[in-house]
Amino acid sequence: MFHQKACELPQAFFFVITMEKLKIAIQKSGRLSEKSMKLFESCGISQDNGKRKLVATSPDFPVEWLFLRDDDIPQYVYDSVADIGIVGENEVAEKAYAVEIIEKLGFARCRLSLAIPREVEFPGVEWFSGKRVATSYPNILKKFFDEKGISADIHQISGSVEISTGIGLADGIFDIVSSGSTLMSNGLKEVYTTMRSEAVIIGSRELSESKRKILQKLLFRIRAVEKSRRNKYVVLNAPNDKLEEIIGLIPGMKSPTVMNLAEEGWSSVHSVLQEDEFWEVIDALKAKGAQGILVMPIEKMIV
Ligand code: PRT
Ligand code: ZN
Repeated sequence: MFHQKACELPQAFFFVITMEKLKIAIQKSGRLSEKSMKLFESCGISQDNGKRKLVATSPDFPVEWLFLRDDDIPQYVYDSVADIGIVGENEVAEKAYAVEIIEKLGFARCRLSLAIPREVEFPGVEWFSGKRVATSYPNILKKFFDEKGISADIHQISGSVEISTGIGLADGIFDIVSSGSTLMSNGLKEVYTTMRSEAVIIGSRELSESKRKILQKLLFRIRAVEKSRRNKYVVLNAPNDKLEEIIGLIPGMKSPTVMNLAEEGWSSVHSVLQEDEFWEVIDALKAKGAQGILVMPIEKMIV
């Protein structure tokens, strides 16, 4: 039998057994769960066990996921049961634990708004004075009313807030709105938005040095993926007499690549373009005589 003394074992062995994992709290099932896991996949971090359990690990990266209800994530992170978590900003604001918002993720965008029956006239937020308002977000609402000097009766309920006015439980509601169709189909109108929300990474303020290092590596990957999503790779043909002006429209990461085309008087220009200015720039490029414009997705972008 093969025996090896501890002192003879390779250093890598100790590294493997002692390596810390960053514990990440993720919503188990709901609006955040799929996109949260997709984010890790796009960063090349896959999950060990195919079937989702309460806890999972990755063969590629030192992380461990804990699958929880989104309401519990701020507290788990605050208590350091998880090191970081992915949750809506609305939950972070409602629970008000002292956690750090590390990164905004740009998905699950929504707003928290006050709404009242469509037929009721709305002179301004002071309308809510003395009224009954149903919500699953009593703390955010109380803070807002306190700031505005409004004294209202806040009814905390855990679901189906939008039916509260119809069944006579409340005069108005305070709830998450995304497209607005739930309000509309319940005969309500949105009258005041108090906050906008999106999925964020929150972190414990007491991370060890080694966990901070893992987090930095993870954020590096997440930012590269996010950046690539916000940018497109553009290839076009430009008449040489307009080359300077066309390059001015798509300056790229450092400067565009310009190559001669086989046809005299034309060049091929390669560059990177931001998604939010995309159509405006494309119109301007066409107006300057650019032709054969190809726009391609970028998988990762490291600047
Ligand atoms: O079971 P668990 O507690 O984990 O999940 P949950 O049911 O509490 O939360 P879930 O999965 O519904 O939402 C998770 C997070 O997604 C929320 O905390 C928000 O940050 C974000 N989010 C984004 C939304 C919506 N959009 C949304 N539209 N959360 C809820 N809604 C609901 C809203 O409550 C209302 O009933 O959708 C309805 C309004 O949608 P529109 O499109 O009709 O306006
Ligand atoms: Zn929840």
